[in-house]
Amino acid sequence: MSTATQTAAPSPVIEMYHHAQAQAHPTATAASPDTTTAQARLPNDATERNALYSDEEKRSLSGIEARVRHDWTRDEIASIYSLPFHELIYNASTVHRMYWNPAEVQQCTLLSINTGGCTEDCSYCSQSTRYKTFVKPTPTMKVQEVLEAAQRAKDAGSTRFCMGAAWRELGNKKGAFRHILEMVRGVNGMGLEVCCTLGMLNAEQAKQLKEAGLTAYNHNLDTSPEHYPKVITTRSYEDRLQTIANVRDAGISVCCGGILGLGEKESDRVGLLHVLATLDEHPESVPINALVSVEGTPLGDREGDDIDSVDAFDMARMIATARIVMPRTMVRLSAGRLSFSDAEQYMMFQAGANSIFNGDKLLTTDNPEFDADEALFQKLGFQGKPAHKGPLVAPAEAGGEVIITKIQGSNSGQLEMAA
Ligand code: SAM
Ligand code: DTB
Ligand code: SF4
Repeated sequence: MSTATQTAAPSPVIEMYHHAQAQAHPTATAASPDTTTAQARLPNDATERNALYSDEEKRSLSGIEARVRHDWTRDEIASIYSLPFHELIYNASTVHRMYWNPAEVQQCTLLSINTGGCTEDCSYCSQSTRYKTFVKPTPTMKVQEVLEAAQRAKDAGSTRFCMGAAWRELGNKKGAFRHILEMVRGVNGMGLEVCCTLGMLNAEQAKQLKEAGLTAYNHNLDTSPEHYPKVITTRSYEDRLQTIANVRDAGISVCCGGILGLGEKESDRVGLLHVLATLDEHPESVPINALVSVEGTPLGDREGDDIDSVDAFDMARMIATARIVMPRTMVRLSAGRLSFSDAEQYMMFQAGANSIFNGDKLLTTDNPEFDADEALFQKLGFQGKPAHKGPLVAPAEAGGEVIITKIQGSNSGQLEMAA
């Protein structure tokens, strides 16, 4: 590939870039998410996004290259994961700036609409009936209650609302599903991204959720295929991948990630990222959770055994590697933030995380108080990400210079773009 810079023939992508150039640097204060909606952005929908960028080969900034690849080998990912820490974070942070505005961190809100009583044996989970934990099974929430919670989340600055149910699968729960479809329509109508996590889904259920306006479906693989059976025995990795395929085929965004702290080895963390980064389309969203240790669960009752609590540097390593191998993906710093200081979380944002869950409750466990996160955002100069906005068409780094290389034979050659 030549490194010579040449002027591009006009194309829709380039027009969008020029638009972004004028708008890509909103003041990094605690601005409301709406102040940034004018930025030119790729749609947060993999199919549309990939179609728009089918001729993009790679981006480079400050001598670091990034591209959306699906042919990563496990060894390649392992060598990124094990780079010297300072090098890894610098690389990831540079890749982050080629695709995302580093001042934007999406605030998302979780709501458990059906809590406890789950038949699965996930050895980390407070909601499994197999373990005696603090969770009391609670009836499914009413549509109106859920919509009120979504409105409160929106008023507090969230742009994504995720409803969780402690189910193995949606299965034959017809009445509950009708209500969930109503919830999805209602939350979508508020202009929020709407996500559900309800266990396994079949193709028809995914299609109905899409028609109701579902943006994304969360279904985690949690760890590598090898380590998975040591954590969960009541369903297989293959079952999880099938639901993810059903979600993708229905045109819903995929949210799929994992948990650190399950007694896994570094090779299992790499293994999970390898599965995700070699899917035909990368998940639009990859949550990285640190285990929230719950008393009564096998992974909560581990005093004296050899499982340590999750190290902030390991979280940053995992996030940075995800950022590099899936550059157009939202990487979400999810459960476990209460065990990390502000400075440790900052390191994770530098590594490429661009989303958090806000509010003092995740599904059943505690999360930082809203005010603490607001202070953190102020301190770091972060603002919320608007709903339905994907990666930047233009680079976001002030004063940076990103080179976008097009596939040979496409109409635009190589473009040098000053931010
Ligand atoms: N029952 C559905 C399922 O398992 O897909 C949806 C809800 S489930 C609680 C959503 C995800 O939360 C799990 O896949 C797991 O990755 C994460 N999770 C659950 N308990 C956790 C814990 N104690 N610490 C960290 N992450 C946890
Ligand atoms: C995800 O990966 N993390 C969120 C969301 N997806 C659904 C859930 C975290 C749950 C933490 C444990 C709890 O609160 O019960
Ligand atoms: Fe059930 Fe989901 Fe918890 Fe597993 S993670 S026990 S499927 S609620």
